[in-house]
Amino acid sequence: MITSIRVGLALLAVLAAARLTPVAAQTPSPAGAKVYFINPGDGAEVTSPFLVQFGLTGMGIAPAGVEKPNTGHHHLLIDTKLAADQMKEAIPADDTHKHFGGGQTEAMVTLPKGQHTLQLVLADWTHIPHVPPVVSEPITITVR
Ligand SMILES: [Cu+2]
Repeated sequence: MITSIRVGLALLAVLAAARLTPVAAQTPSPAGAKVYFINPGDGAEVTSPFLVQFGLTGMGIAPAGVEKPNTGHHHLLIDTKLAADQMKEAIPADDTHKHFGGGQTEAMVTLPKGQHTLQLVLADWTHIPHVPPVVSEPITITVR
C-alpha cells in the first residue's frame, strides 16, 4: 500500500517536472485571482468611442517589462479569442489584441457599428498569460 503510494508520488513528480519544462516561461497566478469588466456590462448598447473599465481582484497591476510576483497587465481581445496553445505564449499585438502595458485599468475603445465580443486577459511582464490563466468571461456588446 505504502509502496504504491510512493510509486504514485514519484510518478506525479515526474509528470510535474515534464509539465513544467515546456511552460517554464509562464508565471503562476495566485488562487482566486479574477479579471472582469466593470464597464460595459454584458449585452450593453454603446456608442463609439466608449469607455471600457477593467476590474481585477487577487492580483496587482504592473507595467509590461516589470517582473513582480502576482502582477500582470491587462489585454483586451476584440472579436477574437486565444486558443489553448496561444495561452502559453506572448499575446499578439494587433487591432484585435490590445495591450495595456502602461498598467492602464481603462481605455476608450473605438469600434464599428454592430455586435462585438470583448474579453480581458491578464498576462505577465512578457505578455504571456498566467498559470492558471486569469481571463474574464467574454461579453457581447452592440455599438449603435
Ligand atoms: Cu501585453
